[in-house]
Amino acid sequence: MKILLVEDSATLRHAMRNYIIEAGHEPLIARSGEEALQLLENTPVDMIIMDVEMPGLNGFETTRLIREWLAGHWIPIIFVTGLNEDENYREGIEAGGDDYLIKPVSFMIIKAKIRAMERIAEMRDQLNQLNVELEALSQLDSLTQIYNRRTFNELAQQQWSLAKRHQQPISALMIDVDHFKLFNDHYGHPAGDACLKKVSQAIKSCLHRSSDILGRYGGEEFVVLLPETDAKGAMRVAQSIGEALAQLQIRHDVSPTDSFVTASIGGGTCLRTTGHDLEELIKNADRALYKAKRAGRNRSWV
Ligand code: GH3
Ligand code: MG
Ligand code: MG
Ligand code: MG
Ligand code: MG
Repeated sequence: MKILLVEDSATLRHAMRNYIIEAGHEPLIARSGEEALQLLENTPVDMIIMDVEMPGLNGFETTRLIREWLAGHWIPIIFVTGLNEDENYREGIEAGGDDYLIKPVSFMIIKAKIRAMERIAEMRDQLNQLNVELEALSQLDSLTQIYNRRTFNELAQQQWSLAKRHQQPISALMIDVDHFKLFNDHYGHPAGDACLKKVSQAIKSCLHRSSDILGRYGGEEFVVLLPETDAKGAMRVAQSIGEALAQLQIRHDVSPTDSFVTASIGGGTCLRTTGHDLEELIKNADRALYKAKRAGRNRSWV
């Protein structure tokens, strides 16, 4: 581990530095709180051993700043100090310290405390890793709670196989919110997120068969698969989606297209799946979407 030692006394710095090396870790040295903050800006560290009484920022103040700055990422911070009043101890922990040792501290104690903190840091890493995996395992897009792109592809592939076996037509719609970058720029990203949630629900409300599949394909782009649906049927669904979005009446004052949020929709249909594949269907819908955009947006192109 990289352990940052913050200590203004040269003698103690030297002794503690040797302890850290002897314990099998790599020491990084700061002679003041200011120096520690500066170093942390460019160098990730795994743990901090912090003196309290220092000229300039003291250890408590430095720790508060580090916690504020690294909010969301916990690094163990151990105070090593001559201040031995209960009140000092309380302040240190309140400031964000994880342990509080009184000088002089023996090598054995330092080594053991480093080990204890290392164990907790390992648990933190495992939790972070688990979060990453959970996200990947999740079938739903976390913002809109509709299928993410990966799940959409899996389910769509199943429907494609069914269509093939039963020689049924199948259609896809690509839906892209118009001038959404401008919406974000004008109303802010959180408003953009709220808008995407409403849009996804509005699209969902237009799908009536349990075999219809809705997914978030990308940022402000949605995809619908409509099994057993021909071009005429797909057009009907596209129109009802356009109407549902209009009914939301989400203001979009900077859109060159309309004063409310609109979307462009491209449709693709495959009447006989033999000799074709799902990617081709999606690509056709995407091409039609492009045409809808070119033709002036806020329209369907099937
Ligand atoms: P067009 O009518 O041609 O589709 O224009 P557009 O601005 O909608 O298209 P563009 O692809 O240039 O911009 C898409 C914008 O969507 C940019 C991006 O910041 C925004 N966006 C993508 N995902 C999200 C999201 O999850 N939340 C928010 N708030 N915005 C998003
Ligand atoms: Mg000191
Ligand atoms: Mg785009
Ligand atoms: Mg768009
Ligand atoms: Mg887009």
